[in-house]
Amino acid sequence: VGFAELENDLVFLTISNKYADADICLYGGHVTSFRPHKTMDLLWMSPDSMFEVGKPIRGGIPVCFPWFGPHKSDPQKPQHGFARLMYWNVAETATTPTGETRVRLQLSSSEETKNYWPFDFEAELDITVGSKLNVLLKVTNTSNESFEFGSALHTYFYLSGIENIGIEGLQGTTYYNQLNPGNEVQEEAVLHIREALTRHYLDTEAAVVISDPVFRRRILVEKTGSKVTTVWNPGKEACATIGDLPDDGYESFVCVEAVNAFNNLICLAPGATHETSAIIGLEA
Ligand code: TA6
Repeated sequence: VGFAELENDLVFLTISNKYADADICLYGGHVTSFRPHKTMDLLWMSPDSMFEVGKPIRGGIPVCFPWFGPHKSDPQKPQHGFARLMYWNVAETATTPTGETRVRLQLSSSEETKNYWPFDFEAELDITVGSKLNVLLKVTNTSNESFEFGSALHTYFYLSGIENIGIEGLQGTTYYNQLNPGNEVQEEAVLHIREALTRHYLDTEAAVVISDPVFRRRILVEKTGSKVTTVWNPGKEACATIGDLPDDGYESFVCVEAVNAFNNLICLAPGATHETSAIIGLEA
């Protein structure tokens, strides 16, 4: 594990082992690159991402906590919570017996987090870089009352072109359609994206495959501890309004996210821990 500094003093961990290369920014606890077998990145990073404290990084795996989407009562509070706007501490870096690299990052409640959310908590990101990337978010309630939270591992996947890909694994699943509010059921076996799309698939823990015949790969997206899978692509029009995305950025990524939100917020008693993970890799 090496350290690298990018613009604006942001520190990255650079990981290289026999399975893969990966980069993790300590600001946000944000994985920005994962290249299994030293090949093309599975993750997409916006070339216009700010890498600026106070702004979320655009691309990679944003960690959303302790809420997903806008704050439910205060629109001034940051979208998707504050975890992606904070520095995470390195608790441990280690090599597993089989040669994978494991990095544990921590974020604890502080005066700063209490400006946004009143509770004491400890959050840990346990990231394993092997032939797959496993990002595990562990949240412990260290306060003396119960709390409820939402979260997401909001992964941006790198595509040859949005029109080329198909997403498998969601057939028959009910989703909340954010762009045309209401619940619908996906009938198709393979989801093809031809326009802006924000779907929150409900009550599903299924693995999803992103097939990209032009890049000749199938990305397997697994998860645990999450019952909502969000699929997001802004489409051409909305993309042009998002400052840290190039106008044609929407063509190169899709987000497939392991979410806890809506009817699946997590309620934690004092001392209790919840774990959710996103596991991504190339299908064998
Ligand atoms: O997960 C989908 C979503 O909530 C979309 O509604 C869209 O806004 C996207 O995430 C990106 O959010 P961000 O705050 O990173 O611009």
